[in-house]
Order: sequence, then C-alpha cells, then structure tokens
Amino acid sequence: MRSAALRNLFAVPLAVGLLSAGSAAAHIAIYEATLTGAAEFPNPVDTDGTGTARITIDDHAMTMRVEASFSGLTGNVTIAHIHCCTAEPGVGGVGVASPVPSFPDFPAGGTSGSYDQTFDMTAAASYNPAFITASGGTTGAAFGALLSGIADGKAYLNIHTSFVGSGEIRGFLALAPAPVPEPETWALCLVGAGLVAAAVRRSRR
Ligand SMILES: [Cu+2]
Repeated sequence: MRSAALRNLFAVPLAVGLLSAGSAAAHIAIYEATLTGAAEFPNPVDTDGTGTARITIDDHAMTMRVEASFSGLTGNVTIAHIHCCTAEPGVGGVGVASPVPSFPDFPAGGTSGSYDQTFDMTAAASYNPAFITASGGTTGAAFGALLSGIADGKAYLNIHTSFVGSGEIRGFLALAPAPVPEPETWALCLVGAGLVAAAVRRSRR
C-alpha cells in the first residue's frame, strides 16, 4: 500500500510536468519550403534563382510568421505571397490566400533579398479578401482553412518576377523536422524520473 501511494505521489507531478511541457510546444507549428524554378506551374522555369521559406504558426496567439530569403533570380521581384489550397498536395496552382497583391513590405525590384514579418491572423488584412469569402466569410474560418491547407501540403509560397510574371520560383510548404526538446524540458524529465526512482527505492526498504 505504502509503496503504491509513494509512487503515485511522485508520478502525478511528473506526468503533469511532461504534459505541460508537451502542450507548450504543441501549438507552434513550423513549415518550410525550398523555392525553385523547377517547381513552377504549369511550366517549370529555367532559372538559377533559389530561395527558402519558413512559416511559423501559433494557433494560441493566432499569428503567422513568414520568413523568406531568395537570391540569383533572373528577373526583379514584383510580388510574393502564399497560394492555397491546391486540389492535390504538392502539385497544381490555385489562388492567393495571403495579402494581395503581395506581402506587405516584401522586397521588390531586386534579384535577392529576405523577409520576416509576423501577421495577426485575426485581422482581415492578413488575407486575400477572396480567400476569406471562399472560406466562409470570417477570419476564423479563413485561418482554419489556411492551417489545414498548409498541413496537408496544399499551400505554396510563390515569388513572381519581371522574368516570369506567373512566378519564377516557388515551393510547397511541408512540416519542418521536429526540433530537439528544450534543455529545461529534459531537465524536468530527469528530475521527475529521479524522484520516482528514489520514492520506489525508499518504499522497498
Ligand atoms: Cu502568386
């Protein structure tokens, strides 16, 4: 009896600690894309231009951070945005979900650059108005549709240039590799496991 009680005493805070550590990370999702001319639709583009994109979604704070960098483009950048949601993952073309004609302050007029902006996804200005309408008319529905589309591999970031008006480089977003747990999370696990082991040892004496 005593040993079970002791084990429960320490097992509960351990479980709570692990759960809270897990949920703290669970509402952040990071998606990445490599942007290439070969990925353009309907015709691949022959270009030396390349780029990367990272989208960080926080569904508690209701924000979407857009980071992008690109270089070596043949034409000068005109506009860039996220298109969503294609009928099939990873292929085809579809309308724009993010602000039109372009992300606010996206660097235009050059062949290289970088971008980093966080959007309040409760604000209508963070979407193409047509995407809100098509999603059901509210920013909440639009955010849900965009999240589903990105998670399903049906959203791509496209950079349009003076060389190819329909887009010189693009890439479909995919879930980024899982990050290594924070050191403090591991420390919490080790402390918790140590307490349980000590309690079990004590109860067996
Ligand atoms: Cu576009």
